[in-house]
Amino acid sequence: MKKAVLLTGQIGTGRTTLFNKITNSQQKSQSGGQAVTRDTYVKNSQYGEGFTLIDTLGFGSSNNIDTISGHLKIFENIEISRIMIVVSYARYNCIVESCKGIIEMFQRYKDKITIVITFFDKCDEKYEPNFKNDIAKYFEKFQIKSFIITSKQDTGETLCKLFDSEIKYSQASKIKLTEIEIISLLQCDNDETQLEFQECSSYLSRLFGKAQQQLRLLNGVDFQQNYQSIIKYVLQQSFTQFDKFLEYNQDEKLGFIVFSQFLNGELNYFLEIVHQKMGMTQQCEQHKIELKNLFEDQIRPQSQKILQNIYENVKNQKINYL
Ligand SMILES: Nc1nc2c(ncn2[C@@H]2O[C@H](COP(=O)(O)OP(=O)(O)O)[C@@H](O)[C@H]2O)c(=O)[nH]1
Ligand SMILES: [Mg+2]
Repeated sequence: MKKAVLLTGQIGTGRTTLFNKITNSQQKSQSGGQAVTRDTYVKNSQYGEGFTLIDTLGFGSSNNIDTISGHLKIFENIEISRIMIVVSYARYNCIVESCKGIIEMFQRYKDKITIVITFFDKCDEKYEPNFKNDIAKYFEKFQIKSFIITSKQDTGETLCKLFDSEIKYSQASKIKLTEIEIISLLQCDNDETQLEFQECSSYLSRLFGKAQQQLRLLNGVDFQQNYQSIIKYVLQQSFTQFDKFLEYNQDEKLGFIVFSQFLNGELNYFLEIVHQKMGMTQQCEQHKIELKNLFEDQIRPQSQKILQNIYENVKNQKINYL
């Protein structure tokens, strides 16, 4: 197999459109806000030096369990050279905001990540003549340096050339997501559960808010020595609250998904604080991994059930080699 390139991203960002042009295929693309790609498709590029392209189910429609399972199925079977996170053109902040979760999920593989910005035909270049340089600055904090910018009118040939040059130095390797990375993009699509969780979450927000404020006041060695215990404490408190919430909520699985969604937001907040306090250093990377492990250890008892569900679902996923 040639170098494998994974197209990932939210629904409707233009992944299947890219896949069709690059591989000269006619897979259904999205229409009317409905997700069409239900399976994973794999096919070689048809122009240029050549690579194998993988079109995935998109994130964001409902609970994302199928999307995550589909990705895990790919990672079981295919070694990946590049992870292309596809995102539609918008204001700088919105672009970053809309793919932040997916970047965090693949952060340990940041050297493999390329951000592909589609819909660039919607940009009036008169007003943004330096878009490519400017957008790169917005992704600096994730240490991502690889970008592709495309428009509706780009042909398969053009796209293949762009992709070829971005993957030139990429090496294939197995992608292994940790438990917390796997559940990080789960979503609860049940309004009732969300509503029920509100009371619990507003209490928890105050709790986490206090801890975050406390952390902001610490500096240097003080920060490094104390942040873990502060975070551990609020995590333990939050689980006590979560147990109370579960007493009233029938569906434990959905309850856990809204809870983990909440926790994931808080985790990202903590990661950002660690980042601000320590700068872009190797040590900071290490602390971020430790912080994720801390969360993972705390949520393990509850996450096992969901993970079991996802692993079962992986077996039902299909990869179609075209
Ligand atoms: N204007 C414009 N429309 C696009 C572009 N890329 C995709 N689209 C349209 O956006 C819709 C969603 O595209 P699709 O490839 O199905 O997205 P996916 O869900 O990420 O696979 C389709 O109607 C496409 O024709 C682009 O670069 N510019
Ligand atoms: Mg699609």
